[in-house]
Amino acid sequence: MKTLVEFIAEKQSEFPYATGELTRLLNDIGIAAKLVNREVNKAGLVDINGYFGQQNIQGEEQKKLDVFANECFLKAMKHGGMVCAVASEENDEIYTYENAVSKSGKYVVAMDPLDGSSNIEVNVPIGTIFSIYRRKSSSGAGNLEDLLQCGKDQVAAGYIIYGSSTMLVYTTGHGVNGFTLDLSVGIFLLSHPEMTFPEGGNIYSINEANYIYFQEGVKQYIKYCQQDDPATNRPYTTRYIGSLVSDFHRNLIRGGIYIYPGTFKNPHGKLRLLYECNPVAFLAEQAGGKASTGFERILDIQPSHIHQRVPFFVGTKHMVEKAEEFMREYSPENK
Ligand code: AHM
Ligand code: MG
Repeated sequence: MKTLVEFIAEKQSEFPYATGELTRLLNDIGIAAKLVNREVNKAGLVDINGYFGQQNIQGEEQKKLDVFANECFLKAMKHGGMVCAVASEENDEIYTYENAVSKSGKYVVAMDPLDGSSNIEVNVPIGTIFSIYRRKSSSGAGNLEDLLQCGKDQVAAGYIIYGSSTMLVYTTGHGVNGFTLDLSVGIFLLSHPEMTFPEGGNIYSINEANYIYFQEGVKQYIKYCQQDDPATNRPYTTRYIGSLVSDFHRNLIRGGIYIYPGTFKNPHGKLRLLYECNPVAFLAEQAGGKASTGFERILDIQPSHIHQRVPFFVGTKHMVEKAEEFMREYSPENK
């Protein structure tokens, strides 16, 4: 079976400017993923060893898992020296590497080191999301402008899902491939080559508890999902874990739409453009799906700050398009 390292090396030639650096960077991300996976799997032992964020029985401070994951990915990327700056959900400002090798690194990364981390204690899958760009500045420490790039300029993106098995799914703009961690040997093996959304799709994933705050277009789309129409596979079925990586991963394999819309309380929704929506949107498009705000393509948005939030509709293409129809039809501007 093909390993992640072999696969990435083979694909290197697909880059016009390939020098092996992106290959190295993706491999470093794979290494950090294994370390985080080890800690995530230990999370069930918190009752025995002490809660994360508290002292364990040896009196040592247990790092919170999201803090651990952040440090782990930051360190792994420093090790290779390919990355000059990182925007992370865990850091208010961009993180720049001060060592000489990293300062000459060609790439910047936006990441959510442990998305859905509030789900750890209930044993629900969580994930890491990453997005890679070529830097814009020519040298020195990376800067904000390097990170505030449009999603369509990503050179690679992916996620790691720490679930019943641990998978790394990524794209470099040539389709989407998924690798499963074989724990017995500690190697990611190609298990899901050329992933695409299936034709049909009947899952909709949305936190309906926010229903009263939704815009009319979202409410009408939900109503549409619930109508009886066997010809279009309706009523659809609801699946919502509340962990973006897990919800997206399931919908990618089974066919479905994930929505985190803007609400009257939070018009920009909850999810962050740089390290949640853009990488997932890139994967979705590469898998034949679609990602939008309900009105415009996610990957076309010019970000203005690193923790910017956007409404997010992602998944099977025809389902996202249908949701967009409702958003347009019931848009306040049409009244
Ligand atoms: P987080 O980055 O604070 O973990 O929040 C992101 C998560 C997503 O994984 C998930 O889809 C969403 O928040 C769930 O939000 P809600 O609990 O409002 O439904
Ligand atoms: Mg998150």
